Amino acid sequence: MSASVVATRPFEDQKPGTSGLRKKVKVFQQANYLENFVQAVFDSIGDFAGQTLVLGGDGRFYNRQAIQIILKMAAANGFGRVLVGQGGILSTPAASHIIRKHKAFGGLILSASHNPAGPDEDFGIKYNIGNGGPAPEGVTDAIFARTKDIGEYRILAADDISLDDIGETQLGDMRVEVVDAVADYADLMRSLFDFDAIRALLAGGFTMAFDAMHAVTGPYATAILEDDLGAPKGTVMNGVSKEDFGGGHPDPNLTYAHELVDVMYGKTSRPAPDFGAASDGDGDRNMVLGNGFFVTPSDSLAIIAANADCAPGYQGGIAGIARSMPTSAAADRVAEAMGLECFETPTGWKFFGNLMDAGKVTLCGEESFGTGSSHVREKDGLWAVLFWLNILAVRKDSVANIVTEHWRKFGRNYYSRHDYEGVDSAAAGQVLQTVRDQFTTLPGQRLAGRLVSACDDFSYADPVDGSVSSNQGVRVLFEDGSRIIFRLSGTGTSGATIRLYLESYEADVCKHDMDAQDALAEMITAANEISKLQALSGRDRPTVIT
Ligand code: VG1
Ligand code: CO
Repeated sequence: MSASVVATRPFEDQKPGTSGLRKKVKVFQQANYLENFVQAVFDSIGDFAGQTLVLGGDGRFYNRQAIQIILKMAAANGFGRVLVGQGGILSTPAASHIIRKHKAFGGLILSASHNPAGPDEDFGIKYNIGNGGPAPEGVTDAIFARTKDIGEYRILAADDISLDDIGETQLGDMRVEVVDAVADYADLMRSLFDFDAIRALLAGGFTMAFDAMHAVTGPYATAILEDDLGAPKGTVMNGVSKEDFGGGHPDPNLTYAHELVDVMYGKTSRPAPDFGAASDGDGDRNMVLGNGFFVTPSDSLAIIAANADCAPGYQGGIAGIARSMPTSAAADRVAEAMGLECFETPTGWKFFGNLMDAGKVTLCGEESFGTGSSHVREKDGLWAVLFWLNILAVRKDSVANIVTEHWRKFGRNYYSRHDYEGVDSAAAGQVLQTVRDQFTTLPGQRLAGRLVSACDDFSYADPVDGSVSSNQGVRVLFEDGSRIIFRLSGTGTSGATIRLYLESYEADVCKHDMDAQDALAEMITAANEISKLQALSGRDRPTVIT
């Protein structure tokens, strides 16, 4: 087997977004496209000779072919060992854990997360560093720079290896170890949560449903929830992973996880269970529901923090909390009450890594259905589900009661996100610019019955390494803590997606039972007025409301 050096030419569009490089499968299938990016990664991450790389993906279309290419490139570039999930599968949090547990140099995770899969849909790849977390901006910037001047890549001329059986294969000088995709991760979950208490809960008539949405969490949820914790067979819905995710959109929210939502709101023949949850394509997101009750991700983070001592892994106390900027300030109130520091970072899990490594935070969350902790360096869907089950097992109360009691104590942060997907890119840019143009005139004005206190483009200085990330969202901030935020998505693959985030705080318990859209109605109208969002985008309503 010999390594060959293949001449190539740069592609101009390989800039990693919020979470790696995401493109249509057809783009990735172009000659040298994947190879260029992988070589650019290898050229940018330092000296890994003889070291370990972790490799796996969410199982979507093109996963297996990509893994074969990357294995041969890793061998030709001098890695000593690759740990690859059986069948080429690793959920994003499981990959993060394996990188950490085996002290790997880093990992390549193949996923476009919640984006649809199939020959005409999306594929993605991202590099995670040795702490198990997404590469920080300094690294992704270096990778992008390298993609623009790359002239050759290295690849071993070898046959494909079998990914289906656990065991070892030699590929040139490199060892490939096909590892159980679930076992290490399941052990980690057992070390954090009170499995006996959850088992007793599930044995005592408590009912639940988990929707794996035909994506990567199927095998993880089946092994943990059904086989270990004893939930009845069938608890995991859509648990068989498919290359096209069953033609669906594995995004755990009220729009795309409608099958689970129907079950939880009693719209099917079965009685609504006590607890429901769903995860996304690569297993890092979660949606949590009670019987006829939706828990916003922002509230979920706050409630997990307030109840952290229910779970054995967190009984020693938590260091601090971090949330992405658009995430509601519900967690800030809990942090304040617990005497903890609360950090506000730009969107994307990569910004939490330094805070966790420095021991400044234990719990992190994003409004986009992402919750996690320092047990790994990615958000973790099943972890959040198990945390909720652990809380329910200890508190022996319903999801709805736990949430409403939380609001009674801390007040309610009404929250919603409106997405306008597939908008013309120039028009999307104009929407944000329209608001920016009013940065000096809006403060002091009243909008939606509230006083505007400040406007800015959110900028973040990392408290650990001092790096600054600018232009992370256009904010209109109100005196009473309410916020209107506009951001462009960094994960889409066609056109632009405008995200409008709305938040309003309500301390009065008598006003806690409103529908979020009703409670935010004036804010929604004001947001449209100041941005000309609907006129500029040519849309009269959002495509997704969460
Ligand atoms: C979205 C979410 C962000 C999340 C990112 C990756 O990014 O808003 O909170 O971290 O997806 O999640 P954007 O730039 O489209 O808003 V995942 O589950 O796709 O790895
Ligand atoms: Co994801």
